[in-house]
Amino acid sequence: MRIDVISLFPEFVDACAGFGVVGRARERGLLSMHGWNPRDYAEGNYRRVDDRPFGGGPGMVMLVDPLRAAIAAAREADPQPAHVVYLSPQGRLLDQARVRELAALPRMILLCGRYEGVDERLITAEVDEELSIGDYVLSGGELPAAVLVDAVARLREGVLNDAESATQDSFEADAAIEGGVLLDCPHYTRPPRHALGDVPEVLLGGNHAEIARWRRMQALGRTLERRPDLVDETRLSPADRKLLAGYRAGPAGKPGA
Ligand code: 4HQ
Repeated sequence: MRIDVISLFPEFVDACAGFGVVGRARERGLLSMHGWNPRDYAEGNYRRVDDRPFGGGPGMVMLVDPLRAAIAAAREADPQPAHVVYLSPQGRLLDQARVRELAALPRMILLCGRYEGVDERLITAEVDEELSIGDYVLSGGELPAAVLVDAVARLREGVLNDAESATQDSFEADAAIEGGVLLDCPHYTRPPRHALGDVPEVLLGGNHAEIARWRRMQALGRTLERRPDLVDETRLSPADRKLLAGYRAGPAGKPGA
């Protein structure tokens, strides 16, 4: 997958996506990233990329033309059609279902705004989709772009090793579950007994079917407790309902018990 980043600080996104799983994906040639700075496409001695908002008010707005030229240069650098995403709090909230769809694309252009954002006409003309990573205000779209790159890259074929993808696959997509994801179950490692508590017996026993059941029970229970918005309980399978009932009957099903 090819990702082009339009930003006044393209190295910022590049650095954020340079380590760990995503860095390795790039080393393996499974993901390439290219930065484009609208400043390089700005006119005049001052190379202006922003100006004051019509109608008054604080802050600055990014100019149409430098952004449009940077996007055009990015498009022309590769013949594959690019899906253009503008990262902003006005966008649809990103979730794992959308991440999965974006991960199937051959290329994306990520537009990162600074200041008060970009001129609306640029969005209308060039942007296919506006996405938000959450309901809070950041000072630029670079961190949201890095978040999107990370979430998408790890779903590309060959990026995760077998050991890494096991966690990914443990909770199957399900119509009852928003975006097809559950919260994770609790994890434990050595030592099995500790002053802060003991590892749940079931995990020490080596009965893999029972361990899988326990983990799903924990995942379902914790999701319903912490993020009831993610699961429509009425649409759960009979098996999942039973697990959820077991979790709620606790404390035997709870961690540390
Ligand atoms: N910003 N999710 C304002 C965000 C943001 C978010 C990016 C700050 C765009 C102009 N982007 N700029 N939250 O807060 O995506």
